[in-house]
Amino acid sequence: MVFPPFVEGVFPDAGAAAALKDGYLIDCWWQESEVVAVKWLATVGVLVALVGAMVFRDAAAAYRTVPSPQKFTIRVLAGRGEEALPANIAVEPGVPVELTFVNSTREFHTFTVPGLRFSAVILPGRPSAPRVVHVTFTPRAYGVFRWYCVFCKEVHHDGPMGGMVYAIIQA
Ligand SMILES: [Cu+2]
Repeated sequence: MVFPPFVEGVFPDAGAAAALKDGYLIDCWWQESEVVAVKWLATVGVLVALVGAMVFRDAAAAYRTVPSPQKFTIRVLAGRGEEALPANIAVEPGVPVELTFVNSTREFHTFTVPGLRFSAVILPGRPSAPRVVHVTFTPRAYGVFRWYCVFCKEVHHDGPMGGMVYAIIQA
């Protein structure tokens, strides 16, 4: 029988202290081996919790509805009013968006989103040799934002090349 050290304040009254000495309350104290076992269990528990948190975090990342970065390919087609397909994209704010424009027209275009303070030039290509242009931006706000080509809108093209950026997806 290993007596634990008497802890000041645990048995403040003399009666309880006497009872402890007499052995009445011995069962209330844990053996040293039990204390070691409890500490070991607590350590294992903390480790399991930490590993669980890491696994859960990875699993949550794997099951995100939106890959990171968010990638879209938008084709700019000639002869149909400078149409961009797909015209609309849904994205998660705060996560980089990588757009790959495949421009089959012989015209300059832009991907301009005033609401997100972003604009990029799309260089001209040819129907037989489309130009591939990579555009990267990160939406910094939730909302629905119109994008358009400033050239199509203001200058020379036929169609209303543009669409919507739905910055609405929640991770
Ligand atoms: Cu254009």
